[in-house]
Amino acid sequence: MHGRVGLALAVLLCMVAAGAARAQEVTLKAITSFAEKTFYSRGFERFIDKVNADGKGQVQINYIGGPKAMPPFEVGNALKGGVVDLANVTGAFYTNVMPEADAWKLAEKPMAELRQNGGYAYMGNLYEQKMNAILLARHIDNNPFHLYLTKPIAGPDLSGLKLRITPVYRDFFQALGATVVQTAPGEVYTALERGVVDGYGWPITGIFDLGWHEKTKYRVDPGFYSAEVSILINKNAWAKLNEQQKRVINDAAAWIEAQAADVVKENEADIAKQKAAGIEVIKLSDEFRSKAYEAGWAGVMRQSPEHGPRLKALFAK
Ligand code: 173
Repeated sequence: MHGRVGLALAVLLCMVAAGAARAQEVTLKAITSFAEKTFYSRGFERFIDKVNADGKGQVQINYIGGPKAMPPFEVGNALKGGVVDLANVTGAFYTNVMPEADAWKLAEKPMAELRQNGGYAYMGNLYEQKMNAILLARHIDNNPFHLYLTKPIAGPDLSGLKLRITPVYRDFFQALGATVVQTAPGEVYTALERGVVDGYGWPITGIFDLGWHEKTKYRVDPGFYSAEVSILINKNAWAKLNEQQKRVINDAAAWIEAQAADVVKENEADIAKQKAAGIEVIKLSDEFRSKAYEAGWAGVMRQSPEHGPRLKALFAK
């Protein structure tokens, strides 16, 4: 090729490529089902910051916010329908779309192992089919749930108590005789204040975020299950990304999922904080915990006779 023509062509190609790259910057819309800047949103917010730093000119995340923008129990449907592209949410909040998602709480193996043993892949199929989504990262794990109370109990008998729940605790608390009422986290404080409930289920961390410690007198030990909060992406939004953009997202996802191991430090910090706040511990036997798993798996089997047994084989110890 003639030198000058070749150069002109090269310059032209560069301009076209640069224009294409600019045109390719994609903005994804993101929502969290927990209040902004509180414990269960913070991992997601770090993920967003990393994507926005690493993805300049390629992919950016527009963080819409939390429950003020969308009720937590509607996040699953919004993600499925593409109203949002990314969501920070726990399985219990979208059992209406995918009942099996609540089974993450029963996993007794770390995500690294579930990604190896087929557990993640099995759930991945259900996410595709039922949620039109991909689970990118589970950033909360190693984080037991507890029962918190405003009045004491003498043993594992919850009859006569009205407790705030989500699907996480329903089968277990009901098996022990409790009356249950489901609320979003944003309604727990008022329910306690008005005496509508005698207690609530929640993980070991985060009760200070929304001021519940003011109304909480007792924590029941042992804890049970392992709280799951994950980052999901709509499948169509994912399919539209190029390889570079996917790499930015995948790298940030792997980075934040690896941090789920650090949650144990947060657990210890909140246990100390609860003690300092005067919250008394009611210590029950380990049977309390094994009953939780029994009731939890029975619930999964009932909700999903097809997938429950397979999930138990992959998730349980
Ligand atoms: O209690 C809840 O709202 C709930 O189900 C949950 C799940 C994971 C993390 C925090 C709360």
